[in-house]
Amino acid sequence: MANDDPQGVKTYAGPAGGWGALKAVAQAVRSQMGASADTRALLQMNQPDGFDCPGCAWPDPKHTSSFEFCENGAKAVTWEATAKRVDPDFFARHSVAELFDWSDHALEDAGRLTHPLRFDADSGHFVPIAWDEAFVRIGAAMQAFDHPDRMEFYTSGRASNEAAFLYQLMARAFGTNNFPDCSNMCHEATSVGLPKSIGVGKGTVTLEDFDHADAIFCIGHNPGTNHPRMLTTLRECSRRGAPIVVANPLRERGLERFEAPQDPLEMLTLGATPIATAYHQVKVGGDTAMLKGMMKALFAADRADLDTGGDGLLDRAFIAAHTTGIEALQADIAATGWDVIERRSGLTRAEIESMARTYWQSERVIVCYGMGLTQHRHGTENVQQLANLMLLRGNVGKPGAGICPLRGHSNVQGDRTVGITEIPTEAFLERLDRAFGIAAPRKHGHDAVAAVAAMRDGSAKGFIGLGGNLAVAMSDPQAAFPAFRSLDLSVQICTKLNRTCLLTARESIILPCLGRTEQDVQATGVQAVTVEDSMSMVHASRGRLKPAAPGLLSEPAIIAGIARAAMPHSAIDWEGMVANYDLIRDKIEAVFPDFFDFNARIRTPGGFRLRVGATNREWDTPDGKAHFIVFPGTDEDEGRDDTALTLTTIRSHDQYNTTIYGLNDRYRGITGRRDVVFVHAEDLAALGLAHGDRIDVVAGDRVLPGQTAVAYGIARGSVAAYYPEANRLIALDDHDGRSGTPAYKSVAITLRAAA
Ligand SMILES: Nc1nc2c(c(=O)[nH]1)N[C@H]1C(S)=C(S)[C@@H](COP(=O)(O)OP(=O)(O)OC[C@H]3O[C@@H](n4cnc5c(=O)[nH]c(N)nc54)[C@H](O)[C@@H]3O)O[C@H]1N2
Ligand SMILES: Nc1nc2c(c(=O)[nH]1)N[C@H]1C(S)=C(S)[C@@H](COP(=O)(O)OP(=O)(O)OC[C@H]3O[C@@H](n4cnc5c(=O)[nH]c(N)nc54)[C@H](O)[C@@H]3O)O[C@H]1N2
Ligand SMILES: [Mo]
Repeated sequence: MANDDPQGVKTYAGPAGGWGALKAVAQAVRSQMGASADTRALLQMNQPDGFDCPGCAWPDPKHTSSFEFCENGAKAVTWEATAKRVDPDFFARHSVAELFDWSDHALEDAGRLTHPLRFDADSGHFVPIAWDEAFVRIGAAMQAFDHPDRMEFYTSGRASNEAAFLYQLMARAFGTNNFPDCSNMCHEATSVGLPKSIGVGKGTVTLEDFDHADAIFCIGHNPGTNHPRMLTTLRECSRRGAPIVVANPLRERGLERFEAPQDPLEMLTLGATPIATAYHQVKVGGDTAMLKGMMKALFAADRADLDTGGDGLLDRAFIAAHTTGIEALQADIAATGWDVIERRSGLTRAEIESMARTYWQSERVIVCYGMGLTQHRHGTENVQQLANLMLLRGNVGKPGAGICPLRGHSNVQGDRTVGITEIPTEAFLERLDRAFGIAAPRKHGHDAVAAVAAMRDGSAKGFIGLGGNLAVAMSDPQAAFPAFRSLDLSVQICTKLNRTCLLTARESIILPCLGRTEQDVQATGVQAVTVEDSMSMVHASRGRLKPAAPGLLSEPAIIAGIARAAMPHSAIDWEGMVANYDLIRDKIEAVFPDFFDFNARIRTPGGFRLRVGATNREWDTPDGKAHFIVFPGTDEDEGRDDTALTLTTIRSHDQYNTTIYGLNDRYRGITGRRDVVFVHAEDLAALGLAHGDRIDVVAGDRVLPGQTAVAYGIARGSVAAYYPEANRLIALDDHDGRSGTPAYKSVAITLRAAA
């Protein structure tokens, strides 16, 4: 294929990490921070007294003695610590209409926001505005609504626990539970699915468990790009000889081979460590079939073992003491035939049996998973089938075993823990009411899809975004963009300009805030914030860099400013809490008992772990048991044509969600472009298409035109394209019925030669 490769496309033969990663960081530093870069920030990342890397939610090793190198963490930091600025001059030069034509990359690459801004409809430009005036305008617009539910309070998962807690307090004191949240587009299937299975919607493992696991399964996540520090952990497991079994439609380099940039020997000898011991290219959307196949194989082998006088392969003592529902599960699995399992998963029975064998031959198993499992029409059921598999051999709540969802944003899990949820429990609201003397609303609110739908339908009229870029992150920009433009009030609290800021409403305000890396000084002195990682570890984060501009406020200060203006008679001590974040933490502790001794415990390096009942086999379900859960069927929708193509949308190596750092996707061999679609060569041939052809991706009446077809190591029947460009192929209403997660990875499509 080498000779007819289209421009910017060639096979990548190296390992993940290695010299390429070091080179990429040097480039990022040069382009964002200039030649005289202050790179000290990179060294303070994830150190006990430094800041939490805004890159991902993978935990820090306990005893960080040396700098843990991470290419994409470094990119996230340099992107925030950039020397570039978008100041009032910039907005005088460029109208909103002009900026809207810029790419997502160009918008953020313009630099850090420096001043609060208001959209001036007469001139079509954003103009600077004083902080106080901004708050007054926002407060007035909020007060003008006939009901608090007209407002939508969005949170992206970078917000600290302190900011998120104040934010939910403000919204509830104002009178709504409308909390669309990035988690609704991400691990909501975990938050909804796992509590029914094991009583908690979080991962059950700690980092130490990886030292004791006998096998690791990696399903639907791409650590080389999205959780690069995890590769160090997987490398250790691989070197110990623990099998690492991968299920992913795409061949992902980081799951195949890794060269650790902190290992001089590996770097100098170019001796990469193999990661996956078995790589199974499951079809997009084929995971439930695969997981059911593994259970079917396990039940059969268990039966055979019993018949030959063995003790069986199920953990019968665990199942009897801790679970209910095994009979119904067994019946469902028995009713699911191998033919449908093979067809839906795209894997052979022999392959699935070998996965199952590795599973039962290992005493302690960890399963890691990401968006490949959750962003489906049946993401919740996917997660629950995975939990079933784990419960069958007691792989939850014992050392070296457990369920490990890879969270997305660095504090997305913490934000949910401290109250960002549209479906609050009565117990939580009672404690919140008591702690602040308010009467929080009881009516459940909107998640992300419901919020955008309410804006589209005109029932929601005001939006505040605490970080993020919702209009671009959400499916269906054809619906989301006009929805944002129809609002009466749109406020973005952010570090950089993005497209959601440019979808101007009647009153549009941009409030620039401090980033993680920057020093946060309030009336009582320098403040620290806290975050919770994927493994429920809570620890402090302190920025050290000089703020990007003198006038920036912290997120808590901005929230307090809005709260004061919208609720002038509020009895809550907003100023006091902002002056000293310890007081916010005291209130978090008052509302959430698991945060006992909060201020003391975050002062120990490394912080503390929040209670996760399932880790200790305490099941916080109504009957105190873990549950096997039946999902009849094998797939997205039973009527589906198994010969049709399904599109999944993925991240490149050079992006952070809607933040596009650059146009390369090194490990997939793509340079300088994003308009590519990955397809199996035989699927292309069957359509009369070839590698390098210009094609349109078609989903009903939605079209992503003018892409270049790339013949790729991807499962037959599966197609991949980049997010967010492909979001226009996905209808807003196309989501998981239980969790509301958009079906970003289950899009029925066809391909045709471009017009
Ligand atoms: N550098 C960087 N780091 C990030 C992010 C980023 O954008 N850039 N984003 C952060 C966020 S918010 C999140 S949620 C995480 C996301 O981290 P991931 O979960 O790794 O995210 P994705 O790129 O969406 O891809 C998931 C993987 O699933 C595979 N996949 C796609 N469809 C299927 C399927 O049907 N079944 C299976 N088994 N696999 C499938 C894809 O091939 C891909 O390898 O990363 C976080 N960290
Ligand atoms: N098709 C498709 N769509 C997807 C996905 C997918 O896999 N496929 N993934 C989904 C997932 S998992 C997620 S999490 C969402 C992501 O959705 P979001 O969280 O809404 O999006 P981000 O791109 O992470 O947000 C970037 C913006 O955050 C702001 N920002 C950065 N740092 C800070 C900070 O410290 N404070 C504040 N206040 N603002 C800051 C910057 O202005 C930047 O423009 O997208 C979802 N959309
Ligand atoms: Mo995410």
